[in-house]
Amino acid sequence: MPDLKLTLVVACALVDADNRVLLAQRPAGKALAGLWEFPGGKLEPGERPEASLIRELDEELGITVREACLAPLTFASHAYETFHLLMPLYICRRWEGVVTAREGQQLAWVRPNKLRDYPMPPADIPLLPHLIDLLL
Ligand code: 9L3
Ligand code: MG
Repeated sequence: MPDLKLTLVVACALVDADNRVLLAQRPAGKALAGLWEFPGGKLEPGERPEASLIRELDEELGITVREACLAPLTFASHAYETFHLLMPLYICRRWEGVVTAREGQQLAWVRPNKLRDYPMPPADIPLLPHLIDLLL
């Protein structure tokens, strides 16, 4: 098998006071359109994962997250056709501001026992058991 380019993406399970988790639907026109993911995105060159996630959560959702409020939970690793994705998942229960769809994406606050009802990108699916165990 050829070596696949390694792509680093960071993602976050935002959990609200009712123990619901935020999922964001990938917009039409993007890869994996229509699937529901943990918000996040690619690291920029030289960026630390936590700094990258704080930037993505501001850009996509309009919230301010302090680094101390990001707890690492687990990692996803998935080989797509053209790249290999490595994606740490953080959990965050505290932020400032109101979660807003800044990029026109659909958002859903989902109870842990309903998370499996949302079709997700292949990288995100194996993260669910860890998260559900923690929240149930
Ligand atoms: N991805 C998968 N699950 C996620 C995120 C945030 C991203 N929870 C995948 C989809 C793309 C790649 O990572 O193949 C880069 O994401 P984007 O920059 O297209 O959002
Ligand atoms: Mg993104």
